[in-house]
Amino acid sequence: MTGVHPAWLPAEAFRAVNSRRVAVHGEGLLVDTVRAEVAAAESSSPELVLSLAASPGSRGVLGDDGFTLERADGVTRIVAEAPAGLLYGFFHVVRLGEAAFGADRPVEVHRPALRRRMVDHWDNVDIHPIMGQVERGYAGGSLFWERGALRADLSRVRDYARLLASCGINAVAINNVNVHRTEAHLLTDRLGEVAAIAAHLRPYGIRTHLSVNFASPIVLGGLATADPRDPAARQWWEVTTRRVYETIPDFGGYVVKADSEGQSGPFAYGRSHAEGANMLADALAPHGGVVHWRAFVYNHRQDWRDRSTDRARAAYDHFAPLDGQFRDNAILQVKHGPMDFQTREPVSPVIAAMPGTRLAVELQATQEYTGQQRHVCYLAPMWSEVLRFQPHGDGGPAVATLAGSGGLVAVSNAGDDPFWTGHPLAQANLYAFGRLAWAPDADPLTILDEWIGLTFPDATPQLRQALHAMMDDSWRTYERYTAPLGVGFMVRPGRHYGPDVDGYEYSPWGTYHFADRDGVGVDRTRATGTGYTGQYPQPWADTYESVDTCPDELLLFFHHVPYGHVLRSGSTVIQHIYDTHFAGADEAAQIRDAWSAVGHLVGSDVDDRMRERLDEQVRSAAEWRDQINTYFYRKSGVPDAKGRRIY
Ligand code: GCW
Repeated sequence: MTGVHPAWLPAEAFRAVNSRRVAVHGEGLLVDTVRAEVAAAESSSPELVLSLAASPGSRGVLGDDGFTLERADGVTRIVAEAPAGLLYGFFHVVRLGEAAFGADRPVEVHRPALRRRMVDHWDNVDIHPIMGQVERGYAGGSLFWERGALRADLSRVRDYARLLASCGINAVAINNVNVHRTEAHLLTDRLGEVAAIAAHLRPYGIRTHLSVNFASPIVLGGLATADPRDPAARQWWEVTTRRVYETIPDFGGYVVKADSEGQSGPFAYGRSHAEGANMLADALAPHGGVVHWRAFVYNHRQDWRDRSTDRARAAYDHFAPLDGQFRDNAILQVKHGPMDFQTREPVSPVIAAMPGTRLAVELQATQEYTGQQRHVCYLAPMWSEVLRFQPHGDGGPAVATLAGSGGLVAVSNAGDDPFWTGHPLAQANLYAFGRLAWAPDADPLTILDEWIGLTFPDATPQLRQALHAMMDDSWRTYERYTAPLGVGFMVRPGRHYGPDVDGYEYSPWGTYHFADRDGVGVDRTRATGTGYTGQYPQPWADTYESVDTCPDELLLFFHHVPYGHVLRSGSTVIQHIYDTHFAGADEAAQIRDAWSAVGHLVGSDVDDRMRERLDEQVRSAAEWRDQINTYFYRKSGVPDAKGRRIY
């Protein structure tokens, strides 16, 4: 499509493949996709051979998505047992470029660590009066719908599918988990739109999932109740789901946000979330579908005066007691942290608490709380920390392993923006998500390097270096100039962009920092606080409980401490706040400088967009610095030891 940036698949990324003689062996839709990708006549003496394993005997080693790569006698061979594997093998060759055609190499085996690698869209069909069309979307409108209707031209959906498949993503939930009235109808009378989108995702091995409203039997079916124990409600789901599969035989399943932020759910009938989820799971099971049931359930009408309620506790309190009660095709989808995609949160204790439940971990590629795709913020280092975290301590399973049974999900950051993601560098987050879902142990900076190589195939060492300088540490830079030491929020209510230190302090949302003249932070200890630390297994329950062992970066998440409290780094809390905020805002300016030196090396469309975003980041970072520093100076009366300007 003209005017749309090719993201990490520009024509030049295919140079090495397209200059080779290629042979593709096998049958099936995805094999045909590979054939179309190589766009070369079958050759009798190929240099690249992509084939489905002839003998079914080997099936099972590589699974549906795996492949092998081998180079011998001047031929590079990709072998897969199933068509999807061939597609992933093809894109692996694209990533390797010339390196795939160099010296002979022994067989490499590639298999994804996680079976379902999914992006969730928070797209609405209609324009929502407050949220716009894409809830928390910073990349324009929806790729799927426009002016209340399915887009007439869905070719860009196919391009999107291609981008996603090339980094390993194999599932997309197409609509917002807040299912409003119009969007509820996608399940029934507007199902044709879902089918049309699925038809564009399918050639790239991507299954389509749909967010549904728990009250659908009432809202769409005209029934009196959606009670999971009501036979009519259950039957409505069965019949409706059967129709979905008649229309879309490879439909992936449902995503449900229930009893959360105003969405309906089983609590209305006094039923548990396991009962609610199982009703949908039972309707999906005969067709091989799954329900992703979100664990984001908390009281959003809290009274700030009520110190006994701690939002961080909510998901565990609601779900841990239900472990073992969910059907096999019900996947509990847990946000990676206990609150809400803040710049720094501990790993959710739910992830360690439900060994008898299939879990999926949800990340947020869309940068709701991390700069809204106006700030450079490469999130893979954060995700990597989450995925490697061992909730039971050293030697125990990592989060990536615990999520292995359910999968990894990211809220998409893509929209109809010509750069897909608003900030051109935010494309790297989508790419890195897919790569980490495939290989959670991969080094996030190596992934970034891979993304640079594909996106800027002619990058000079200077450009490559500048991009690393801008992006490698950008998440920590963002952390430095925003809310300190894991305390979170301090953002403008509603929009969640820019600073407003007390914006949420007396609100019903359960997001408080409790700063006063003496100190700041939330006491979540068992000894004197909300007891949240007790939701972790050892050693973390004790590590987080004590100010002496709690990691600095999470100190204010777990503890309320005086401003003079000395961190493990040796600095006091107040001085740390000043130092990091001055440093963070300076780093934002350095990020802009780094780009100024190389911007002319890329097309002017990218350069123009970059400059506009970088100017805003520098402005916003200074605003954060000054509001946070001033706020804490006024509260504490403690001057900056370095005598810098605080207002
Ligand atoms: O934090 C909240 C966001 C909402 C979002 C919700 C969720 C889709 O501000 O916009 O709603 O999280 O994850 O359900």
